[in-house]
Amino acid sequence: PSATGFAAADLGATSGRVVLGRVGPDTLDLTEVHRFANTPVRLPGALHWDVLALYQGVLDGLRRAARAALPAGRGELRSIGIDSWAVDYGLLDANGALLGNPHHYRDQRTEDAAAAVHAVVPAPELYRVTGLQHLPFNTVFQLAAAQGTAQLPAARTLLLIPDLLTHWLTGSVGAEITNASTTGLFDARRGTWSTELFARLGWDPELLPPLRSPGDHAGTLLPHVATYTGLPPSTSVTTVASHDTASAVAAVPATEPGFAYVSCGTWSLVGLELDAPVLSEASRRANFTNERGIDGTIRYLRNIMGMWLLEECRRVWDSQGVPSDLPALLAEASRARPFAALIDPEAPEFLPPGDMPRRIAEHCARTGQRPPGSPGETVRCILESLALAHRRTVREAARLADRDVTHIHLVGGGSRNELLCQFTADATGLPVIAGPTEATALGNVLVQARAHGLVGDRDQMRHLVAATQRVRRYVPQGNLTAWDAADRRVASG
Ligand code: LFR
Repeated sequence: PSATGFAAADLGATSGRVVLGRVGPDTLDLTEVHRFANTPVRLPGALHWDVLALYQGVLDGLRRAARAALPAGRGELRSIGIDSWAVDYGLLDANGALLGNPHHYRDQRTEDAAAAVHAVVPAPELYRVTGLQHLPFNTVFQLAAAQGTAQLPAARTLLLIPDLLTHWLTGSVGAEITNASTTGLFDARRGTWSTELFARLGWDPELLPPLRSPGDHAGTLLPHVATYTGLPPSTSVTTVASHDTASAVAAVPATEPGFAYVSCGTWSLVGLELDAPVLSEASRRANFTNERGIDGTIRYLRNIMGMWLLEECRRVWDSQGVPSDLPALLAEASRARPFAALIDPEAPEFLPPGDMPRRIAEHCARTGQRPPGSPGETVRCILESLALAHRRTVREAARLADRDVTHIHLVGGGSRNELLCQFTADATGLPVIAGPTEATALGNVLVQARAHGLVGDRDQMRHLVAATQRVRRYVPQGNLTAWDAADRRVASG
């Protein structure tokens, strides 16, 4: 039996891609048809996403997907789905025009915004309703920072990034629920917008579009989109788990219970899949989030800074003429002395773009450690510190949710990093199943395929991933007590 085609547009913090997924009873394969850079732009006021360039990248990708999927006009491309990072949004005015370029979540304009929000809704109450981890860039804080701008009062509709692109493709307006759950404006228990909270903060709940769920039909292509891409106007855009992390978790190739996951790309998202939110005060203090997954599941996790630390170092080294070739750096790192210097990858000073090697050195100096002396030593420091953060977070999640964790699925681009995978197995004492790297695009494609009747439930989706995608198993080696000691060092700062 032949496979059916689905196009997944997946926007990441540094690049976007459009992949063509083919799905059949025993088939699941992806072909990347287009990849484009995502280059944030700093204007005098703030750091922005170049959202029109991203949209154009998606259009060009869809055009290529059409050519790849429609040989001899056989109409094999069933649908399109869009996902991206969370939290960020565009505002539309009464005529549907975009009011300014969306801000980048790494922009620092939200610095004082949390205090303003907490003055109206105290942090413990905010958590009891939204169950969201505190990150300075949560949508609620971005809106507070936008208070006093000309755009906010002119705004009639708030659209998260994937919903904005879906709107431009189809004309439809909606808010996809996995991404809506990252805003700080969503009721974790009820699974609806918290319009009460929104109104208390002084904003008009009419700004919030109706919610839609992964699998819902979002619309069909606007005529000019069909003309440009060469796709039939009847091609449907399917709502996927539009938060990239939710798509990645949907494609974790777990075939047994007891798993924790690490979705490792720019961020490491570390946690568990639960049936119900954990909204306890202990959970808030540990800063765990209860974001929505597919099928009403809860993604109980915490954000760890992730490969951002490494990628931002490489960007800076590159600009300084320091060799930044990844395989060479990793080889050096593997030969460097273990546990020479460790950082806390959750420290807020690592969030904004800038001179990462210097920030790491300063963090080490401040905590009484000798800073890494070479790029290889810096990379060793990053990877060991990330592995320790993975360990801490898996253990805390298990404790707070009262679950046993027997193995870890590490998916996303970071699963290619053998040193990080091995360190994570060593530090946790648990087997790590690494891969697939393209979990997000796979989750995007699978939710579309399921909506079109090609796969069954969540379990069957995961079995299909496990049966078709390459994974690698890392068993813990070496000395757990050395990792215990290293962990105590970080904890005592
Ligand atoms: C990962 C991610 C995280 C979110 C961060 C910012 O790509 O979506 O889940 O916290 O980006 O939106």
